Amino acid sequence: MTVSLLTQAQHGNIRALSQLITAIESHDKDSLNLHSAVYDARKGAPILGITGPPGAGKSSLTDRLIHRYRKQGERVGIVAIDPSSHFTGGAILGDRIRMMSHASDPGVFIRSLGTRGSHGGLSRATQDIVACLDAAGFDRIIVETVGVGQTELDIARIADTTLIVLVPEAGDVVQTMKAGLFEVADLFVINKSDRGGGENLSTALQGQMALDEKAWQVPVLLASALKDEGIEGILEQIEAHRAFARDNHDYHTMREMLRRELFFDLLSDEIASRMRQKIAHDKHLSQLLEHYVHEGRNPYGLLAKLLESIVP
Ligand SMILES: Nc1nc2c(ncn2[C@@H]2O[C@H](COP(=O)(O)OP(=O)(O)OP(=O)(O)O)[C@@H](O)[C@H]2O)c(=O)[nH]1
Ligand SMILES: [Mg+2]
Repeated sequence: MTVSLLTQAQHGNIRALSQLITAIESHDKDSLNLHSAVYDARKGAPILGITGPPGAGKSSLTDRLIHRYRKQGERVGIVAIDPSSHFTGGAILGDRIRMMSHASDPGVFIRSLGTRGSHGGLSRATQDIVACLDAAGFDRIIVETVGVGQTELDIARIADTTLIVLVPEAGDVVQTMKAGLFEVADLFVINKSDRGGGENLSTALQGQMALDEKAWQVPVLLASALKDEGIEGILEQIEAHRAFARDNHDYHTMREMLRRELFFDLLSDEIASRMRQKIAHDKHLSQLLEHYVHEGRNPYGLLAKLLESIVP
C-alpha cells in the first residue's frame, strides 16, 4: 500500500505525498523498506537551508524565492521547522508561515514540522521529509528553521547551500553569534534593509568573514522581502554557490564526512529503537532495566545481554 503512495506522489498526487510523509514519520519497524524505496527514488534536487533568528523574515524571503522559482516553472517543496512547536504535519503552522499566497498552487508543497513526530530527532525527520520531496520530483527544496540551539547547525548538514537571514539591528548578535554559524554560512542576507542601517552590519560581517580562509567567499547581501528588493541577487548567489560546490574538492570531502556521520547516527538510532522494543517485549530484560532504574546500580549487565544478540 505504502509503496504505491510513493508512486502516486511521483505522479504529482499531493494527497499521496502527504500520506507518504506521514507513513515515513511514523517510523514503525516495517517502514524501513519504504524509507529505502524513497531514498532510491531521489532525483537530487538542490536543497536550500534558510535559518536565522526568530522573526528575521525567513518565511517572507522564502515566499519571495518561491515566487521566482514558480515563474521559472519550477516546483518547490518546503519544510518549515519550528523546534519550539509540538505540532507536526500538514499546514498547522500555516498561519505562522508567510507563504500562504502559494496555498492553492499545486506546484508548491509546504510541510511543517515540530518536535512531535520526530522520532530520532528533528534532523532525521527533516532529512526523511526532504527525501520524500526529492523523490516526488520537486525541482527545488527549501528547509526553513528558526536559528535556536542546535537546529541551525543541523540544517547545514542537510542543505547544499545554507542561507542565514539577519536584520540590520543584529550588530551585537554578530559579536555573540556562535562561531559555528559562521562556519555553516554559505550566504548572509540582511533582510528588512528597508529600515536602513544594514550597511554597518554588512561591513561587520564581511570583516568577520575575511578572517576565514574559505575557498568560497561568503557573500553578504542586503534585501527586503517586504519591498521585494535584493531577491535576484540572492538567487544569483545561490546558483554561484552551487556552481562552486559542484567543482570544489574540499566541498565534496566535507559532504562525504557528513554523510559518514549521518550514517552512524542512523545506525545508532535504529539499533537503540529496536533495543527499546526488545526490552519492552521481554520480561527478563525489563526486570533488569527496572533494577537499574530503581537502584541505580550496574547498567552493563543489561547492556552486555542486549549486545549479545547482535554482536557475537
Ligand atoms: N520592514 C520589513 N519587515 C519585514 C520584512 N520581511 C519580513 N518582515 C516582517 O517581519 C515579520 C516576521 O516575518 P517572517 O517572515 O514571519 O519571519 P520569520 O523569520 O520566518 O519568523 P519565524 O519563522 O517566526 O522565526 C513579519 O511581520 C513580516 O511582515 C522586510 O523586508 N522588511
Ligand atoms: Mg518563519
